[in-house]
Amino acid sequence: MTVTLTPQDIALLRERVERAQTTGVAIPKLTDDYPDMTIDDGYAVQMALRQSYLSQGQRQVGWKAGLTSKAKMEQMGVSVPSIGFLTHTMARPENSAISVKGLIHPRVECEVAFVMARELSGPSVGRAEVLEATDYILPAIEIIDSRFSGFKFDLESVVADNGSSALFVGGGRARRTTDVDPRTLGVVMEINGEIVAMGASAAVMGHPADAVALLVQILHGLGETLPAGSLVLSGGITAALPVTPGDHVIARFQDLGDVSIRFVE
Ligand code: OOG
Ligand code: MG
Repeated sequence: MTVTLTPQDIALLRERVERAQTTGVAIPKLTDDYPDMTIDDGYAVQMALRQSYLSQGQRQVGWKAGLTSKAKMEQMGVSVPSIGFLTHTMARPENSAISVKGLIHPRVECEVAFVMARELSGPSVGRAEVLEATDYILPAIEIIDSRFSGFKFDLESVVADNGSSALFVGGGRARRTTDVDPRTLGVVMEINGEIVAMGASAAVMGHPADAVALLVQILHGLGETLPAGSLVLSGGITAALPVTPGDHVIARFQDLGDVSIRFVE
């Protein structure tokens, strides 16, 4: 860990990000004011943010990996994956109407979600251990929303902003990884009946379980583990697409079924 920020600066940046997240008012990326901040500084801010939300009564339900596919890395101009935490207030039911109130510029991504049967920890967890520890996988839509103006950021800033986490929706059909191969699942995303993106799960680091393994390794560096029962989003397969009220989004996954949501004012 190379934390260079003072505890005071971490507290100040946590407060700045938390206000942007809760008011839905965009802020400049943090590196504009702190050009020397490191990725570990970003995680220090993210961990302070997590602590703040947990102390306010939010329950953590899992973690997400992000920037794990080429499409996402190219779209955001960042070439290193990152992680963020997920709490119960971010979960929305499938087939529900999702209000964009409080969101700045929401975008949708289709992802394979993992639910863990066993805890994973350590610096060298790999694909086989992830698959072995997985209870089941299910299809998900993540609604991301960068708190930075113009959805423009660098890795340091986006890590502090909890990986742009906003909302997520799991659904479809849960399947065991012994029954379907999580590596070769096709997905088609439709907005208002039009196909807007398509891909296959292998786009996520060659195998989405590898993104979960990387997440466990990053957690290890932060002194954390991935608890049993966690929901893990393994990262957008295709580029993220902007949504506005009135939009109807369906992610159609091979073998895992569909996840459908609607956006309203
Ligand atoms: C960062 C979050 C990336 C994913 O699935 O790649 C992410 C961003 O693009 O704003 O959630
Ligand atoms: Mg995502």
